[in-house]
Amino acid sequence: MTRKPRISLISAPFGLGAGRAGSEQAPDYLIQLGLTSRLLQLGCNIDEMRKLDRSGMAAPSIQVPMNHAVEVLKMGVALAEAVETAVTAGRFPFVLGGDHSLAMGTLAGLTARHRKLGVIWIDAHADMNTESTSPSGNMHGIPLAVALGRAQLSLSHLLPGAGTVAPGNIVLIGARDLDPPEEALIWAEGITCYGVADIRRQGMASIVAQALNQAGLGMDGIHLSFDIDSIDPSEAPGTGTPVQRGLTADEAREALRLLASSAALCSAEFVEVNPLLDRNDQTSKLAIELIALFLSNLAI
Ligand code: EXY
Ligand code: MN
Ligand code: MN
Ligand code: MN
Repeated sequence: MTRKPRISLISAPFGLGAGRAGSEQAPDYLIQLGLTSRLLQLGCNIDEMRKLDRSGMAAPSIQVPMNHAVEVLKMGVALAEAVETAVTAGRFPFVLGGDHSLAMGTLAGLTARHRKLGVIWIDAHADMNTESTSPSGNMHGIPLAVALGRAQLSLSHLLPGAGTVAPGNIVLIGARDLDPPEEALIWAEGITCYGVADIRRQGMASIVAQALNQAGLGMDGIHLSFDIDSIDPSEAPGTGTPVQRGLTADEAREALRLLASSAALCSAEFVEVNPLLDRNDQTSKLAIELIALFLSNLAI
């Protein structure tokens, strides 16, 4: 019999890692539109609900030459501690962003506890720039390079005891807007990347099965990082860096349902919904549906 994990719902109302304001409003907005009541209705075991606040957090002493770096780092420290606490208590951390720079905090908290962590990254982007290759200076474009240990900033700056993620255990799904240095890093490190064409050719079920095998090989658990811009802007327009020719909402549903059913999954985050850029709440409503589908199908 499968059991339901005890979920720690961690809201991170933070958007300064993105180039446009608005994603910081997503957690409260999704809750106001009915996210938590939907989760309870579906029988999700929400054991803890936290809303993070970076005021009062001390920023690590490292200098990072990126936009709003001090604020991003403070939030990362708060999130890393919250995620580590949730894992220690045996809960499944679900981080509700906010922009994708939050992944650094999530991954710091996770790698402090799971020394061997696989990562499935569903995103239009690779988020694998470094401080020196970033074309925008925006920190939501660097978290995977940080997690790999390829940037000056490292996860251990956010949380002492945090580790790294091995390139062989990172799988990208839906990537279609890569900067040349990101492509070079993906090649050099041999990181698995499934584009939209691969999904159309092989079907999402096969891609997810391969991703779980690859990311989970020899690992203690797998983290899912889901960026709403993985979905085509025709179905998810409310996001700061939309990219054409993305996943369909149905493909995202299938991926999330299958990933949730894998016992290997140990945590997840959902980021980059921007209510200010949305059309008639289309993206927020889709996000609520996807999160509910994912969390209600989780099994341990
Ligand atoms: N590659 C671009 C940059 O580094 O600025 C865009 C990054 C967008 C990141 C979004 C959240 O996935
Ligand atoms: Mn992203
Ligand atoms: Mn993205
Ligand atoms: Mn780009």
